[in-house]
Amino acid sequence: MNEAVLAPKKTVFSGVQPSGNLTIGNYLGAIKNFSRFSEEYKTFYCVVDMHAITVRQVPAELRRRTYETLALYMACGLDEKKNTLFVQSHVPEHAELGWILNCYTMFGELSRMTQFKDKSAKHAQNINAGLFTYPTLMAADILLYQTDVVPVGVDQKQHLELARDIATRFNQAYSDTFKIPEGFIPKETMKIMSLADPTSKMSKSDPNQNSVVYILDSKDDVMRKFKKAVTDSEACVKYSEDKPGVSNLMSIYRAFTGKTFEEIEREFEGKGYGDFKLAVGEACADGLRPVREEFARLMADKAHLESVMKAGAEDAHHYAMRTMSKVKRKIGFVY
Ligand code: AQP
Repeated sequence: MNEAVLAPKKTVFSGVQPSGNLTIGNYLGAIKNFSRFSEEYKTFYCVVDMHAITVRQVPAELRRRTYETLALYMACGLDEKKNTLFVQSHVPEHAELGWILNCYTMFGELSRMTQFKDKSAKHAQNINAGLFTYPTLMAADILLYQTDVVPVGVDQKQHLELARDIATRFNQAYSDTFKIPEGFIPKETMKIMSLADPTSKMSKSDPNQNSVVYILDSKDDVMRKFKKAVTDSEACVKYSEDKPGVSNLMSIYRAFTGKTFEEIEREFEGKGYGDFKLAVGEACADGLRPVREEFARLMADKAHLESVMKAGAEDAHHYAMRTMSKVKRKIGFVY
């Protein structure tokens, strides 16, 4: 056997919050990319319910969405036999390491996080400490599994940089403990923007339903939302910074069809936005149909979903404990 065969697999970790119905931003920016790692990497995909409670949740909805997010992972092609699929709160080491890493993270660093600033503005009545320390818990999620690669949307880049800084600081204070993770943000995957306000991110918790296309939307809803999408008055399908609405629709169309921006510009030359929006809606609804169908099948068998989360948590716990025992020894806890 050669060395390559004996070398341990590299590790991938990512997560999605069950904080709302998942959007095509979550799909194109993150979940769609997850399955490409399943064969060659040890993969951990987590439903991050502890992150979700940084914003008030209705308990019954949070519970339902936790099942749904797991089912969506599977419907998007993640085979539970090839990937460790689990729920964050089922593995207590996330909270444990999250606390420890809080003590290695600076107030100034957390204050600079744009997500904290955005979410504090959106939830001015509930700017809780968890919202502030969200990035430290995210660092714990990643570092717990000695992760090599983190596939995330471009909006999470700042948090990932912070996770790297925290890991480096910890390693320098003691000795090598954590692997320094790399982000995986494919060039072709842009940040998907709101259909109603293309200067802000499409978010599952946006109260304006027309600004968001959900993975599980019916074809009629998808078509209606794209028809209403904000564009501009130029009637010219062209990718450009000063045309955020059209550029966003082009990114979505490209992601679902695999066409380049130049091909899309040629396809709609001389045509109005009506035709273009119709084509984007069709491509999106058709691309999501298999996911919707598989999701419905999976949700009908709750016992199976529970057995997947249980097995996933046991496997994740096994790996998480190894890192925790190392961390505790290094910082001087009696272990
Ligand atoms: N609009 C987006 N474009 C590209 N990628 C996106 N992601 C989210 N929105 C977009 C990526 O989806 C993954 C899971 O995100 P999350 O649920 O952990 O948190 P989030 O980034 O805060 O997503 P939302 O939809 O905006 O949730 P809420 O409204 O609850 O805050 C991440 O990899 C993210 O990059």
